[in-house]
Amino acid sequence: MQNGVTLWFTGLSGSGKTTLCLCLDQRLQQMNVRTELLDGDVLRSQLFRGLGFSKEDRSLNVRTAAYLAQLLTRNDIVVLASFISPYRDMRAQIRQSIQPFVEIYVKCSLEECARRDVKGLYRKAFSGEIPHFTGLTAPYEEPLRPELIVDTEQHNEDQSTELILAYLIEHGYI
Ligand code: GGZ
Repeated sequence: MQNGVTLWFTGLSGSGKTTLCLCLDQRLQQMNVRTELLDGDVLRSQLFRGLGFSKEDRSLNVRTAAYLAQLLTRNDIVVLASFISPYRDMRAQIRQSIQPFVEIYVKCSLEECARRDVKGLYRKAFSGEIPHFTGLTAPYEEPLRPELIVDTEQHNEDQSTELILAYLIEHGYI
């Protein structure tokens, strides 16, 4: 019988949150762990088409995700939630609402994210086409005491996945 937990991945756009969640999800499923993915991009396209990136809009997005994560967690699912969630106060509120909660900071410098620019968003943001862009024209407040820091400039996705799996095993979550 497994217990639920929410793994909350926070970090800049392009830091590797989604990639890491997909990789971890695959590994957990191979271990017969029941998981659910919650991703900012998906939630926005399914529930909140047209929602922007002001602090209020991000708050609605992230609070909804936290509510869903909490329901799933209490039903013994391992939730992999991937949201930029750039504000410390928002993440602190989420932490209060979900038990157990593991904050994972997917760390990658702005320069490296902009260099990767997988979706071409940084190029657009630099030329002023995207308002409130995290790290450029909107803040990203680094976590002060996350349970885990995964540095995607230092480690590839397999190494990062193993690091998280080791943490989950060590703390009895899986
Ligand atoms: C940041 C933006 C923006 C702005 C569009 N700022 O790397 P991505 O592309 O796939 O992740 C981002 C995605 C979803 O963001 P979140 O829902 O995770 O954000 S939050 O938690 O703050 O609500 C990015 C893309 O939207 N994107 N415009 N202005 N990222």
